Amino acid sequence: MPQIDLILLHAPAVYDFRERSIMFGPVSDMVPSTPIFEMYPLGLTTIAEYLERHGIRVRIVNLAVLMLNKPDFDVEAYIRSLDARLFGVDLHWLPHAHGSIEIARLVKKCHPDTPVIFGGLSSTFFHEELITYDAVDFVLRGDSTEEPFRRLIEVMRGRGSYDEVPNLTWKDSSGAVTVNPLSWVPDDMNAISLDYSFNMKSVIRYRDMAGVVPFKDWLSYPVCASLTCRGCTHDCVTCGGSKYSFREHFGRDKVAFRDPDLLVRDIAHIQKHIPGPMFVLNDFLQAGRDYTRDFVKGLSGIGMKNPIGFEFFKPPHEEFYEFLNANLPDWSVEISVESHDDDIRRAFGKGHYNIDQVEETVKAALRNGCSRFDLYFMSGIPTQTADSVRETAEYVKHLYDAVGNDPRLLCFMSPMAPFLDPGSRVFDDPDKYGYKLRARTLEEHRERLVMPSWKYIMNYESDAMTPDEMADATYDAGLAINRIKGEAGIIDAATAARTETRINEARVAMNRIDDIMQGPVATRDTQLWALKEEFERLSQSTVCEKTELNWPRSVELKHVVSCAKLFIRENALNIAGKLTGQVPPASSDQHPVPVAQPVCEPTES
Ligand code: B12
Ligand code: SF4
Repeated sequence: MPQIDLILLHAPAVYDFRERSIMFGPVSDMVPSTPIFEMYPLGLTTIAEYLERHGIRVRIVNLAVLMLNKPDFDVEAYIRSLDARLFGVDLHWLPHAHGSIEIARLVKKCHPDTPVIFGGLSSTFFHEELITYDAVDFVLRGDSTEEPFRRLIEVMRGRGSYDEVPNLTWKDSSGAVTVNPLSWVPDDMNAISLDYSFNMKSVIRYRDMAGVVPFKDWLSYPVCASLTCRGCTHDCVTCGGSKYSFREHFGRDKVAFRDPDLLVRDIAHIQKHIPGPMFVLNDFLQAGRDYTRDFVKGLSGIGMKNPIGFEFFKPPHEEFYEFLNANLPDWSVEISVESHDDDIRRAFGKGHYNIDQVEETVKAALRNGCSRFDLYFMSGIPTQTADSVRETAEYVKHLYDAVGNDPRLLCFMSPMAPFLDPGSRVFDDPDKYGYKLRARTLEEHRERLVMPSWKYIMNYESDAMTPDEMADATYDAGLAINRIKGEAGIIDAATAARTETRINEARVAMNRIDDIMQGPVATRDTQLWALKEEFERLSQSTVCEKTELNWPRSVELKHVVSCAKLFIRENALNIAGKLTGQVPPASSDQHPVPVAQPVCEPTES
């Protein structure tokens, strides 16, 4: 019997990216990952911690990072060397459609008798198609799979039956598919723990650092995230995590918040071990005034020292920033406003504020001690024309003038790419929003992912601009914003010059791909292959440098001491565990082991 119950594998977006020549472009410019999206979902950590707490041995392996770090890393041999009762593969973000299935196929090839389970938002949306792949035995649907996962493993251990596991889509030995009700949709996010010490304990247990880091450069930029909720109160039409998508596809009518005290506890715990900035994902203002007060006061109470950044879904007022500043020494803000044009933002579903309020909020934050304000714009949204994308750059110039070129303001523009989200309003009803879908099924998306450039990979076309126009306008706006930032001294001259060269080279490369695609089919692969290195260099960071996204960090002695303590304690426990046959669980210290069953009972969907 394997020693590990479950191994969770994170695949690269495109499995054989090392053997293909693809100009992924600026698709991952706004996130810490490279274009193969090596960052795994936070949910892998919450699943692993929860299951360990319940006596189930779990390991996370970030195959994407292992493949990125070592060009000759033999994935098949590595997978063959693993042994578990069950393998899990995340297909949370649709860009992993290619890699996740190919990794599942390799698992089946190496371990034909071991079941493979999929999960994540995209797996939930495509569960019926996903289960038809030979390599997939189970799909666990929904945004909260920790407890259903525990029940599934109990069934695999011989207690209960598969049709009792909530949210499970499964195949029996004859291949017959059953879709159990999507009934596990907890009202809050309190039964789980987002605790990075799980990852640290795992590093010690398996002597595997690269396999568990959240993304490639995490060790040099150890940013940590905490999540305030699952679901969203907003309804942006292209978002696959909107109120509409959660209701229609993920069985959620109401946002599940994490209790502010627990959230503060998560952050206190991270701050003890990790020096990086903390990023609080999903706007906590959605939870109301009392929550806001308790959370911010709670952070103040733990003596928050790490830089902390908040994502807001609409522009907060001055009093709120005053309150933040009175309680936190180093805080930053991030807002995605998508367009400078109020009509376009309204068509996107963010009509609840206007651009004057955006300017006001930026000024108010900067006046009140905000360390950094990141403002994001996007191309490809409903009704947006190529001219409008370029005009956004003019607006950015206006904004920098309005704040006296304050270097704490960082503006970015990126395309809605590679995909329009499955399960969004636009995906479900493209005609209504002026879109044509180039791919609908999972298999069609897999095929698109291996096309030669991001313009071909995109799963949509907007009536308001063609993909060619969109790519051109995005590069134009990227160039203009980069110049504005360079001239205003927001970024240094060398960075601005490098980015300008890269964007110009990226455009030339895109044109060359078009020429190759119009030429004879027989020579396409050879011609594209000759450009591989160039494509990789130009896709790492196109419209800005990755480091522009980085918030500051500071390593203090206390981080080194607490990591050393954890290292010594875990090593001792592991050695003792090996001798006695009782290896300790890598669960959060914040929870007693084992905990009582969660209070949430299944409800019919
Ligand atoms: C936070 C967030 C992020 C964070 C992610 C942090 C992280 N490491 O998870 C950041 C900002 C980095 C991010 C990046 C991206 N994101 Co995002 N993100 C979100 C957001 C706002 C919340 C996600 C959330 O609440 N997760 C909580 C729950 C749902 O997920 P979870 O806890 O991680 O995992 C649970 C389940 O999903 C499931 N599960 C997950 N994996 C597995 C695996 C198995 C085997 C099983 C059984 C279950 C399972 O069980 C978990 C535990 O219960 C959503 C919008 C929304 N309102 O949902 C968009 C969203 C998920 N992101 C989206 C996208 C497109 C992206 C990007 C691809 C954008 C881009 N082009 O750069 C990147 C990909 C990043 C990468 N891999 O490198 C889309 C996804 C649409 C789709 N179906 O593909 C969403 C829906 C909306 C959007 N457009 O932003 N994102
Ligand atoms: S884009 Fe952000 S605010 Fe809008 S629905 Fe999606 S998660 Fe919510």
